[in-house]
Amino acid sequence: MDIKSLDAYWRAANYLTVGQIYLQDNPLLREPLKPEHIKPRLLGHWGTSPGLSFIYVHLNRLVREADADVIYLVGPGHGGPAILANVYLEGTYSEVYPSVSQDIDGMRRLFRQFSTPGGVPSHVSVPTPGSIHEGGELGYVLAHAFGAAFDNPDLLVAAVIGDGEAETGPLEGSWKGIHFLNPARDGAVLPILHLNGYKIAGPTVLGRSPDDEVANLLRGHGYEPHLLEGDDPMVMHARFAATLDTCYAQIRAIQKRARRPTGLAPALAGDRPAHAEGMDGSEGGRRPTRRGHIPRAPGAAAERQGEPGASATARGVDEELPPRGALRRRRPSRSGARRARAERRPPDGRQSPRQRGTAPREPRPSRPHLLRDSRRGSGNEATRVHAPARHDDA
Ligand SMILES: Cc1ncc(C[n+]2csc(CCOP(=O)(O)OP(=O)(O)O)c2C)c(N)n1
Ligand SMILES: [Mg+2]
Repeated sequence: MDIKSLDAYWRAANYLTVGQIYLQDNPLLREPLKPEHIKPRLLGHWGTSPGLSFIYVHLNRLVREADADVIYLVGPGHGGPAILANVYLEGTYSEVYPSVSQDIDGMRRLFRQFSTPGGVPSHVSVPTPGSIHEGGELGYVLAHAFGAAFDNPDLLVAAVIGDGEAETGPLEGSWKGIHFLNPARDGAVLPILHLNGYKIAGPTVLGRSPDDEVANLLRGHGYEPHLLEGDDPMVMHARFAATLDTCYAQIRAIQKRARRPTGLAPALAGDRPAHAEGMDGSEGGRRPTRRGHIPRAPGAAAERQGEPGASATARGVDEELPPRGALRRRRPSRSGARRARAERRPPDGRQSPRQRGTAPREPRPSRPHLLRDSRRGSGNEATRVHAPARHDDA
């Protein structure tokens, strides 16, 4: 892992964030800064942005090194300029919006469009490539994170929660989502609590709480906390990368355990002609008849009753049988079926015996005892056995 490159990328993202908030011209500061280069009205949240970019850069490293499938959800979506900066830096933004190119003109456009009428909103929003939900109201990042992970077994959802956002009712309730996540079938959610101490200019409860209180809160909700604190970027890069690797390894271990087959339920399917031990045969040896279980004696009848060569007895039996199709129940016409259903239906407002649960259970068609391996880790396997039919033991 190249920490210097990680740091350089992070600083470039921070520069692009500051540029969006402050600059309307001179994007690379090639000239000395003048008042007319600065936007007349400053918008955008700087306070949350370096933290969001820091996590973004480290998740990119995880994606590259572990080939992880990751989605990044940002509770402090008011850090829009940080996310835009990263999406621009990695090239996606220019792919989607070619006029915002990766050169000085494109950079000027990126800066000027931010939080400007006719430009892009200051929050992560619909025009942000990769965005799945418009930001604005704090509190929903964990709910979205669990929603993204359910039934998405390969996905890791990294969800940043602001310490101010953590004080909202919806966020406080969504910690419990972990109890509904099935590691065998669903993806993983990695909550990242961003304890920067403030919600805009006001202090936050968790930001001011001792470490053990924060850790115990997370434990109480069902998580194993990893706490990181520091302000030296190079030290924090190394520690964050190591901790992220640990979390990822833990998640994979939990998933592997949950997805391991728990024992094989045997199932056997034999594939061989049903008549193999029957009496059908000829002087040259036994031969398949395609008639399944119908026993035949050698020379008793030809393949079909009507065929020339069928014995008189066989032809007699055939004549006794009802004509083809005579035993099939006539299907009622569509309108007749509708009428019959309507007659069975109870009058309005009354429940049917089935709805009341008092209806006698209809016998279910029996299922073959054939269990298939499924992605959900049932561990069941079906074995199909191809046994040769024995034709030789006459
Ligand atoms: C429900 C709701 N209440 C208030 C706001 C206004 N608001 C926007 S950002 C912010 C502070 C958020 O603090 P925090 O979650 O700690 O994020 P930080 O910027 O500190 O990273 C507030 C209160 C909002 N967007 N949504
Ligand atoms: Mg905060």
